[in-house]
Amino acid sequence: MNDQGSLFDSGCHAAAERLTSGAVVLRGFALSVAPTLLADVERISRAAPFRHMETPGGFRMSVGITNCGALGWVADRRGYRYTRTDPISGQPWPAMPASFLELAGRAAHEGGYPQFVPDACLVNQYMPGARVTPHQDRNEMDFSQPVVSVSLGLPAAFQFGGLERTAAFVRLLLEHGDTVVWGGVSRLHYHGVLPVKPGSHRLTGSRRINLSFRRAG
Ligand code: MD3
Ligand code: FE
Repeated sequence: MNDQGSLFDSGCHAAAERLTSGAVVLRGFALSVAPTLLADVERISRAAPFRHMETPGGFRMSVGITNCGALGWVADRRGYRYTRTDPISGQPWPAMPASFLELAGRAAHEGGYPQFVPDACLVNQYMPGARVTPHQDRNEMDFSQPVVSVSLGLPAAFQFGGLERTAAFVRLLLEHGDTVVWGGVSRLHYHGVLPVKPGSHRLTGSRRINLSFRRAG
């Protein structure tokens, strides 16, 4: 539930769980639309292929990344930022599919953010062994806007920490269809993903896909 407590005023998803202040886990929320979302991911990744970006420190990220929407998140030797165009093609990022906008809007509504309209969707592709070390997401303009994340395919152990890097982490298994609305103070908490274990999923094969919807600009 968000800090205004509107989640339970407006009728909530059967499986809504409050993870921490501002974070709402909607188990299986994206299950019924997953095939459509994944077909749209395939289309996006044909226009803007997954790539392993280089961090400012010179490390190659193990996660493959692409984007859709007006803005896309990029990392390179110069830093982390949002761009209007894909640096590989020089073209605008692929448009945000209607299926993405609709799902993100419905999830945000369940989490207490009825007005959320994302302008960026970061698409992360994890092959077995890929991980994301703990970090904060701070490249967006307005931290009062939530992030909505949707997990598809292979499961992953998600680590959720505190406002400071040294705080203890809580572990959460994110499975196919699970959707989380990260609002309120949770928006700036440290988080990461442990290495994805080998496996096979009916819809994604040996991959985990994570969509994270943001209001970046
Ligand atoms: C909590 N992605 O792309 S999604 C990322 O599973 C990222 O691919 C992970 O962290 C993934 O930045 C985690 C969950 C998530 C995404 C953004 C957040 C949690 C968040 C932003 C603020 C707080
Ligand atoms: Fe993140």
